[in-house]
Amino acid sequence: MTAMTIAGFDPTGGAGILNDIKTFSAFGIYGTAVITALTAQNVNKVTGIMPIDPDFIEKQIDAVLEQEKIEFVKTGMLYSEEIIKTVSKKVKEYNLKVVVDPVMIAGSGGFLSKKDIAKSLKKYLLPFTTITTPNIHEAQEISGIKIEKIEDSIKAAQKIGKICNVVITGGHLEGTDVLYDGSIKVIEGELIKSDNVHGSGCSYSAAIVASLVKGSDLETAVKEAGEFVNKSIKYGMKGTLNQFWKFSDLFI
Ligand code: PXL
Repeated sequence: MTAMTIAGFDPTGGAGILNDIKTFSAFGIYGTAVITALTAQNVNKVTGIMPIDPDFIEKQIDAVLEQEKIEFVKTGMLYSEEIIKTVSKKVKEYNLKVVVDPVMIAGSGGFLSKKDIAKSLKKYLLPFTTITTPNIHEAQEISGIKIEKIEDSIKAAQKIGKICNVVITGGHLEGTDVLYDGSIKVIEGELIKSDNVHGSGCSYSAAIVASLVKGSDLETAVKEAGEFVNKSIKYGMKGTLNQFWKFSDLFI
């Protein structure tokens, strides 16, 4: 069973494609990774971004998919409208089922995308998306609705739900996620107080893909991903997640 991530590179290994590959592995899924941008960063700050030429991103996707058929893909940091357009073209060409993490800003506060990325995502990628996984800040940008409480999150999910399925993650709303997959489902979660959260959004969308690859329906995949990320935060270290809690005696 194989999945693909199309996302940025974080040299700490905490977020981006390295995180995604660790998450796929923890689920027993073989991971392939197409790089959209190199970043220089750590858990405290982003000091540089080098986007990859869209033609080269296309080449990477073609190279992998020529070798093996892949059904489920996640996208992370896409950075620019040009890259979003390229990924959208490939999603349509290969009929990919795509989980879109609409990455805008790193947990450290550094920008990981150009301005107006929400507009480009809405126009070119979300209409072809299986589910998108915004946090509250990203959901506000996409929906134009200010989110302060769970009712706002529900309104935003209903609005984004007109374009594609969505789960608004509740890291900022006491851990409660709001899923729209044709109807609203409020998923109560546990909010774990921890500094080891760098990459949690990346891991969440990768875990949804992994669960879908294994045959889960969307609601099950979302719940399984939420539980997986919570445990990965609980056993986290160095400011980031530890996806290998199943083997935690090896790592702690
Ligand atoms: O979690 C957002 C994110 C996505 N992609 C890359 C990142 C980060 C956060 O730091 O570095 C490459």
